[in-house]
Amino acid sequence: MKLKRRTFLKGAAATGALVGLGATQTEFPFQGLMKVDGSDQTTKKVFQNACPRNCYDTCSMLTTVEDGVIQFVEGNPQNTYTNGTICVKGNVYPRTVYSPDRIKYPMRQKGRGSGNWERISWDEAYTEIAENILKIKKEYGSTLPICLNKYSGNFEIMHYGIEGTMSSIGYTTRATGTPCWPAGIDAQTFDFGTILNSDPEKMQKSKYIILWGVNPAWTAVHSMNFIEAAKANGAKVVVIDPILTNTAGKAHDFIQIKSSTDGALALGMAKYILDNGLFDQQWLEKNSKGYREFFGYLDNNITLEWAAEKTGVSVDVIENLAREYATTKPANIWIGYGMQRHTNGGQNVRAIDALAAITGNVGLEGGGANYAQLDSWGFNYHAMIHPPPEGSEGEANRPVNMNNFAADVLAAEDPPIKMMWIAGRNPVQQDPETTLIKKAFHAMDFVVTADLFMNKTVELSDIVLPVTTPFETPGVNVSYWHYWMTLNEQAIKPLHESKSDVEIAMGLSEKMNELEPGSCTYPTSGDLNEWVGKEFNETILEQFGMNTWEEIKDGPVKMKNMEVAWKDGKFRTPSEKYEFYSEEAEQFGHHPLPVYVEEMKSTEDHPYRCITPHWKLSIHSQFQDLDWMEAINDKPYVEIHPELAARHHIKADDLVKVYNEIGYVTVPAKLTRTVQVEEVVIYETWYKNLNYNVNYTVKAIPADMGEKATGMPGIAFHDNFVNLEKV
Ligand SMILES: Nc1nc2c(c(=O)[nH]1)N[C@H]1C(S)=C(S)[C@@H](COP(=O)(O)OP(=O)(O)OC[C@H]3O[C@@H](n4cnc5c(=O)[nH]c(N)nc54)[C@H](O)[C@@H]3O)O[C@H]1N2
Ligand SMILES: Nc1nc2c(c(=O)[nH]1)N[C@H]1C(S)=C(S)[C@@H](COP(=O)(O)OP(=O)(O)OC[C@H]3O[C@@H](n4cnc5c(=O)[nH]c(N)nc54)[C@H](O)[C@@H]3O)O[C@H]1N2
Ligand SMILES: [Mo]
Repeated sequence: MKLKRRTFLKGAAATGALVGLGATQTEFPFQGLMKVDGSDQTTKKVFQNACPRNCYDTCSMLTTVEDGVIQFVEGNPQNTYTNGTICVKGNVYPRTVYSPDRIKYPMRQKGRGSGNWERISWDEAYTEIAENILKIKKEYGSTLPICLNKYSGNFEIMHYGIEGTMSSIGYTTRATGTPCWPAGIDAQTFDFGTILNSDPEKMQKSKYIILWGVNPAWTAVHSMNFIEAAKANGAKVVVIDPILTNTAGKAHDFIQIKSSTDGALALGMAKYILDNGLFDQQWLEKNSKGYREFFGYLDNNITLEWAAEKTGVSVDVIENLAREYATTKPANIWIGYGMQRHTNGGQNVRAIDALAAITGNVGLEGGGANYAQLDSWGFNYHAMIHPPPEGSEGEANRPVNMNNFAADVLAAEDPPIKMMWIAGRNPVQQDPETTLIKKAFHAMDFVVTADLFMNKTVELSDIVLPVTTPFETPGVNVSYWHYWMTLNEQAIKPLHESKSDVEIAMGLSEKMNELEPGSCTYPTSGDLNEWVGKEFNETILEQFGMNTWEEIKDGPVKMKNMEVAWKDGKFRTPSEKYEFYSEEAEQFGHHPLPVYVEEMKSTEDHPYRCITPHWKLSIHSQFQDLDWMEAINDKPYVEIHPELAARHHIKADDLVKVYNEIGYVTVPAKLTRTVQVEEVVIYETWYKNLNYNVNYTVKAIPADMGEKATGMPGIAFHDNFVNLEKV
């Protein structure tokens, strides 16, 4: 036992053990290590896993299992991006798996929101769900009153089987779009033809790195290794952010910009580059469309004084940044998702892209305007693609805006929405306008949520279905940032009565076909390991240099030839050039050029911008709710500049009501000069024992772009204005 305990302590499991979390300690997997006969013999095996969370890093992990119990999880060194380490969240994975708070079996709630849950069998759960679906179908003649809201709880490829569950019962209503990154996707699509970033490992080749509205020290920790390597090679690193982030703390220069004014900074820089002849005429002539029009716009409309006034960054600093950026090659810009969550976010991304293009940094190793990629995602989506049952009413699913979900659900007519299926999604915590979201849930006849933990969305459901963790079900993962693919092996048996989302679809299909033959097309059985293989096709095998899909069992593989995005100069725009002038942008109602679009301003009643970026100890509503995370950090803060705090007589740790016309949140104050005087910061996440949710104050304001690539505009999470009151 002593020996085993030492092994166990290697992982972050140690955190919990060392801080001694009292009662919950009995739930630790130590027991599994004690052999009944007292001997020291255990079976030990290491499995390959992939972290499937919505995160740049999508890590390749190795999971050590003894006697069927996970001992620890570590980074897989075969993946040179993960490079043998994982983040704090990954390290606490054993606690996610063995948490006493996991939902253990299907349950029915008597009275939505009452907390009066009763255990039911899977058969009862399937029966009740199937009966509700069939009832709706009978009453409305279609399955459109059933609405799916799924997003980013688990991005493993087979989890697209959640969409498949709905497709297999007929045409349904779908929460469409993404709250995450769509404005930037459209912007890059107008400019380049799609999103495509260079292999982030190549950042170490850069001589100049601008981290623009991105906080990788928290949100993409492994990328920091390549940034540090570049620094060691003499590169300069500049961070542009409204907050002095941990990332900024590691940079040479930090430029504190007023939120939502990045376009003005980029255009000011472009003007300086133009005036001083620092642009790459040859590159522009050969590769681009509309640069003369863009230069004309700069000449006629942009001055450095204007840019300084807009951004709060002095003319000197803008000039220096522009000169350094344009004259130090290769220069890399990493455009983050945080900076595009604004009403002009897409347009600001276009202005930054233009900087990379005019300086000839596009297509250069160590250069580029890097945002994201989806080129490595060409799977079959076998688990997802299922035809509707024969004779299904209608022709297509009905979209509702994921970013205006509550209002759209409540407004839906002909037919109205009566049932919701929520999986891999926590809208009550993660969506804006929480009060309205709750109203939409209460307006339903029937809500089913499949999740791991009893969160705020589960609380408003009628039936909850327990799902597996990635360690309990097989799959395959890729990232939207790096180019590695990782097999996710089943390392342990599913705990309690949990099932994967695909198994749930199979079970439901069986029940539906029992009650009404032909009512569901989802396969009723299947070997999930074989299903992993069904996700592969010739193209993806070729991209990753594999002969057969089974080669992934030998370890993570990396997509070929992705070192430098756009090095072939073949852009995917209509003109096949880089488009400063985009007719497609115009068709979607934007100016064809990357012009400045005015940012949203505060109001007299709500004078402070409140930005709500991503928290270091969570991925949205995951991880921070674990007791081991609570041991490190147990509460949120509103971060306020001391000058602003003094204006409101707020002292450190005072409780502050942060409010606007749609809601409020009460949180203790952290006084810090890392934030600007007129902007407060509250990180978004979920604490299981606190009634805390910043989205009570966040309005569903659309970002400017997103519709082309994702069907719906993005959301301007950071154009949120509030007032403060000491309570
Ligand atoms: N630890 C952790 N990692 C995560 C996540 C998480 O929740 N926690 N979430 C994952 C997901 S889904 C995503 S989308 C990514 C997001 O990761 P990032 O791309 O890093 O995005 P955010 O953390 O939302 O915001 C990054 C920075 O943008 C800044 N910002 C906000 N508005 C502006 C602006 O107008 N201009 C500029 N220049 N900066 C601005 C914020 O202050 C913040 O420091 O991270 C992923 N990784
Ligand atoms: N104020 C504010 N709000 C934001 C943001 C912000 O910056 N500010 N960022 C937005 C962004 S970028 C994003 S991406 C969204 C993310 O919002 P969501 O997509 O809702 O993200 P998560 O909270 O990570 O995951 C949702 C749920 O999935 C569950 N889950 C995990 N694995 C599985 C599984 O295998 N099956 C099933 N059925 N469930 C599973 C988790 O337990 C969790 O409850 O939040 C957005 N919300
Ligand atoms: Mo996101």
